[in-house]
Amino acid sequence: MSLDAPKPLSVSGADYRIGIVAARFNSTLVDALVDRGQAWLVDSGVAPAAIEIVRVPGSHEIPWAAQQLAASARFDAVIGLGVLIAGDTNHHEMVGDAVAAALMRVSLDTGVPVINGVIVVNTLAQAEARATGSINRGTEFAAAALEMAVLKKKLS
Ligand code: DLZ
Repeated sequence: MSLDAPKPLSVSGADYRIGIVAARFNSTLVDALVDRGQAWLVDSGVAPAAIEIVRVPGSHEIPWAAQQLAASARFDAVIGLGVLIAGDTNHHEMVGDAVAAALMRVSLDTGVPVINGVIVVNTLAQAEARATGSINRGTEFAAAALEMAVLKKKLS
């Protein structure tokens, strides 16, 4: 089955500021999400200086930092990036569910779009396919952030 990711909108990012919160856990994979997302934003016209990257220990800490960035009124959209990989328990699913709910709450409470870029997978291979391989979620998350930043400006 092939999943149909949205085609990125063709918009100029020149007027937009994007905050990125990235976990340090599974850092090689998260750094790939950051690099791909950042490159796509810059290619789309976002000024490198208009992208701020904040690091947190693990995915569990992403919502707090995302809230700080969103509440600062300095960003048009915020992206949370992390990689949760299954161990011997379902801890990764619990953290993934909690982070997703918290990021949604931050987004609705602050009015700043917050993109859930936390990948929740069962195997390292699945994580690699999405972070460093052909599925390229890093670009998808960045494209979602810019699209929502444009929409926020239009609707508010
Ligand atoms: C503890 C933990 C574990 C076991 N696995 C991951 C993971 O796969 N991905 C991730 O981003 N973070 C993990 N963490 C760390 C937690 O997210 C968090 O940083 C700690 O529980 C401290 O609150």
